[in-house]
Amino acid sequence: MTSEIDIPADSKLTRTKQAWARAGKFLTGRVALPESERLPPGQHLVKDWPVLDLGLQPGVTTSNWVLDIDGAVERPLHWRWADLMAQEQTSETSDIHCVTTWSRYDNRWQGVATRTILDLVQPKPEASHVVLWSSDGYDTNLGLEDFAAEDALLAHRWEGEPLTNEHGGPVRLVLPRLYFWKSAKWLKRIEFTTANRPGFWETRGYHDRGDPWREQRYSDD
Ligand SMILES: Nc1nc2c(c(=O)[nH]1)N[C@H]1C(S)=C(S)[C@@H](COP(=O)(O)O)O[C@H]1N2
Ligand SMILES: [Mo]
Repeated sequence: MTSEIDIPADSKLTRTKQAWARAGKFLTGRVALPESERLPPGQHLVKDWPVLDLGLQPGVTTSNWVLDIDGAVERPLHWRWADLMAQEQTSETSDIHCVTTWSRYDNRWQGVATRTILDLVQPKPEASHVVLWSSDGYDTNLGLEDFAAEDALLAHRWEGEPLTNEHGGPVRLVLPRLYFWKSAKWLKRIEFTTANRPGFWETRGYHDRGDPWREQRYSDD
C-alpha cells in the first residue's frame, strides 16, 4: 500500500496544475475569466444598480420572513430569520448580467451558499430541477447543477449592508453565472422537482437556462 505519492516537479500532472493555475482554474473547477472576456456579448457596463421587478415590492421583513425548502428532498426545512443566521455564512464577489443588456461588476454579497442548503436537505436521486418562489408572485426555474454552482448563494447583505427591499431583501438568490432574472428576489420557497417546470419569464419567451456567455436571452436563441 502506498500512502505517499512522489510527483516530480516537472511531471505531467504538475505541469497541468500549473497551467490551470495560470488560467485561473482551481481544483474546485472555478474559472476566472480574463478581463477581455469578462463582459458577455451584447452587454454594457453600468455603475449604478437598476431595480427590475413586476412593480410590486412585498413588505417582507426579517421578522416575518419564512423560507420553505421542500419537494424532492430527504429533509425539508422551514426557516425563520434566526435559522438562516445560524447557518455557515459565506462571502462572494460577483458580476451581475441582466438580459436587458446591463452588467454590473464586483458586487460583494454575503449569505448562505446554496451548497450548504444542498448538504442540509439532501435532494433525492430523482431531483433534477429547482423552482424558486417569491413573495411577489414571481417564480423561476433552474437545473440542479446551476443551483449548486459554488458561487451561488442566498444573499442577505450587499456591500456590507442589509440587502434593501427594492433589491429583494431580506433574502434573494444570487446566481452570477446566469442572467439575473434567475436570481429571485424576496425568496420564500425553494422547491426541488423531478421535472423541469418553466417559471414566470420562461413561460413568456425567455430562454430556459439563460447563460450570458452563450447569449441565451430568448427561447428561440
Ligand atoms: N421576486 C422577483 N425576483 C426577480 C424579479 C421579479 O420581478 N420578482 N425580476 C428578475 C429580473 S428580470 C431581474 S433583472 C432582477 C433584478 O434585480 P434588481 O432589481 O436587484 O436589479 O431580479 C430578478 N428577480
Ligand atoms: Mo431582468
